[in-house]
Amino acid sequence: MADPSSHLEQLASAAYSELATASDDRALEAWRVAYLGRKGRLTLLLRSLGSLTLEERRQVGAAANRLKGELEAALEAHRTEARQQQLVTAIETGRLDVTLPGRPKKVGRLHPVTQTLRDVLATFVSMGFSVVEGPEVELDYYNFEALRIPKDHPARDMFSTLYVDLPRNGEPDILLRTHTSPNQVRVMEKTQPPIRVVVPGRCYRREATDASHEWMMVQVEVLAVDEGLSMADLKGTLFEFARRVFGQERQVRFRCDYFPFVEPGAEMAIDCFLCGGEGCRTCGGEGWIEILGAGMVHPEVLANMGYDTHRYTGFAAGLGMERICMLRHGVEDIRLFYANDLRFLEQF
Ligand code: FA5
Repeated sequence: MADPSSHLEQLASAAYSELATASDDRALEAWRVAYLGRKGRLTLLLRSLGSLTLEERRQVGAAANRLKGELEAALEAHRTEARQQQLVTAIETGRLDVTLPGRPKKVGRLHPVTQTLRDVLATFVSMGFSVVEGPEVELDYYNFEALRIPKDHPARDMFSTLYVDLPRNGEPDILLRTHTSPNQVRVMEKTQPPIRVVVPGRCYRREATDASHEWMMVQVEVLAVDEGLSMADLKGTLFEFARRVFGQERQVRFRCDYFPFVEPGAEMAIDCFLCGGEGCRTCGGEGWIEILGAGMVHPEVLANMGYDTHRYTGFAAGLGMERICMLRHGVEDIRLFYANDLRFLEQF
């Protein structure tokens, strides 16, 4: 190499003057390959340093490496400038219209029933209840037997469901739970009073669907066991819940009902938002929409758990989330919730 330093200077001035004339991405890339690429001029010069004396190598090497950094920075600056220039040209020639409204990003949301579920759970948590969960695929024992619904009991008819094809002891006894009440037993089996829990979850029924009945629904089980609990506590808790979720102005109907695992049993309904009590398709002509079944836990169920029934009493309730959601938002048909129609779901 004749004079390595002057060779470097020539290379630098050629590089800078060529860079000044490269005005688009393609020209800038060609320049990068010519000077900084694997066979570029500066790369080759750096590779040839081995043939120099130690002193020359030190001087020229440092200068060449500095130049490499400077050329890379200059390339980046030119690239940014070229892109800005392209943008300006695009706007000036009308190819790009920055005044067009942007495309909004689709933001996900919670399903309306999930929103209601969370509000309901939060209401009970604020009243001192804890949230626990239980299995969706359940044993006949928890869904029926332990709740005083033996094999031939007529109450099984209203709780007919899907069975899992895994008979144990020759009997089909694994099923999709029909209500969240099996969790009363599951919780009591492993806990001593005082108990205050709410148990949310999906339930399944063999159901002829209509405007207020689905074959799959979400329930929340409420269970309290303690010394001295009475029907007044049950009623007070459920009325307070209804007031908080539906507001003061809705009418609440509370009357007797029968469930084999409670004594006495009750049900709660809210006046139909659509017909105002006249009777319509949504409320099945009743004028009321039933939202929950409830009652004092049957002493036999408590005794089966080993509880002292002279000391402890309990109350329980099973709330239907879809019905509560219908009442809160004025949804006329329960089947809309799971029809997957975004025109409906995006309104919540
Ligand atoms: C029960 O499921 C009892 N386990 C409730 C209970 C719990 C009673 C604790 C006593 C003590 P029922 O079948 O009535 O009861 O259902 C309770 C609620 O779930 C109903 O009020 C309703 O809101 C909802 N529900 C029941 N079946 C359906 C259905 N097919 N579609 C939509 N919601 C339903």
